[in-house]
Amino acid sequence: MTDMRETAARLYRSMCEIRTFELIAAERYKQGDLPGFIHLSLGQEACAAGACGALTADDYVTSTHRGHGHCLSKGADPRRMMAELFAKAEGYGKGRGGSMHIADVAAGVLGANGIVGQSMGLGVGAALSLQIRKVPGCVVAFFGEGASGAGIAHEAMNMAAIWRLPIIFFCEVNRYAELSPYSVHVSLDRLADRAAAYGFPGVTVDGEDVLAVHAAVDAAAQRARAGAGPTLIEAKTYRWHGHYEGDPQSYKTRAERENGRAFDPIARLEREAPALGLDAGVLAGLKAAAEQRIRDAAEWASGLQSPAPETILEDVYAE
Ligand SMILES: Cc1ncc(C[n+]2csc(CCOP(=O)(O)OP(=O)(O)O)c2C)c(N)n1
Repeated sequence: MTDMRETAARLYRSMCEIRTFELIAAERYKQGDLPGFIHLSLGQEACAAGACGALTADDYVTSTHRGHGHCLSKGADPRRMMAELFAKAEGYGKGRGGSMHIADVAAGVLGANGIVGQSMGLGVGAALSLQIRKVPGCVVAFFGEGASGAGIAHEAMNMAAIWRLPIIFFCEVNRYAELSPYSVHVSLDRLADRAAAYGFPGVTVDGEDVLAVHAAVDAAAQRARAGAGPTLIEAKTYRWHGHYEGDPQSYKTRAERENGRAFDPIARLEREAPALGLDAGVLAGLKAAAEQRIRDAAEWASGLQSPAPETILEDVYAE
C-alpha cells in the first residue's frame, strides 16, 4: 500500500470503531443499561481518528466530556472502556467514574474530563512536563467551541505560547455548546483566528475530512516536537446527537434533526476511497473487523458481574 492509502485505511478503521462504540453505547443507554450521563461524538469521528492517528506512543491527549473517540483512537482498550460505561469493576475507573472519567496513562490518554475547558490546562501541564524532562512527544488538548470561551482557554494558550510548549489546541467546532448554537457564544467565523492574539499559528480544517485533519495535526505535531511551540487547530464538524443522550434537541429544527446526518466523515472517506486506491472490498473488511472488535468488547463488558455493594467505600480516600 502507498503511504496515503495505508493512512486512509488505518483512519477508516479507527472511525468505524468509534462509530460502532457510540452506536452501541446509545442503544444500551436507551435500554437503561448504562448509569449516569453519556455524551456522544457521532458525526465527529474524523476529528478524533485524524488527530490521534497522527500521534505516536510518545504523545499524549487530554480529552473532554465527549471523549470516547479520543480515548479509543489513542489506543485505550475498548473492553475496559465499555466496562466503565457499564459500571463494572473491570472498567478504567473500577466502574465508579463512567464515560467522563476514562484515562489510560500508558496509552497516552490523560483523561476524559467533565469540567469544561480543563483539558487545556491539563494539556499545558503535560506539555510543560515533557519540556522540563526533555523527553520527546507532544500533547493534543481537545476541547469544544463552548470551552473556547472559558478563562482557562486564554490562560492555557498564553502560557503555552510564552513557554513554546509542545502542544496542539484542537477545537472541535460541532456547532453547539450544550443547547446553544455557535453564534451565541463565539464572535468570529474562524475560531482559529484567535491564535494570532497569542502569536502562534491557527489553522481551520474541514472536520468531515479525516485525511485533512490528520495532515493538519501531523504538521502541528512536527512543529511542537521541534520546539517551535503550539498550534491552534479548529475542525469544523457536526454533532449528530443531542448534547447528552436523551436530549430532545428542541433547539434544532425538525429539518436539521432529520438531515444532520448528511455530514458523515465515514461516508465521505468511502466516496473518496477509489481515488486513494482503496476498493469497496478492503473497506468492508476494515469495517467488519472494527465492528467485531467493539461488539466483542460490549458483549464481554455487559456480561460482567456488578461490583459487590460492600466495596462502595473502597478508594474514597487515598492510603
Ligand atoms: C466548568 C463547567 N461549566 C459548565 C459545565 C456544563 N457543561 C457541560 S458540557 C457544556 C458545553 C460544552 O460545549 P463545548 O465545549 O462546545 O463542547 P461540546 O459539548 O460541544 O462537545 C457545558 C456548559 C461544565 N461541565 N463545566
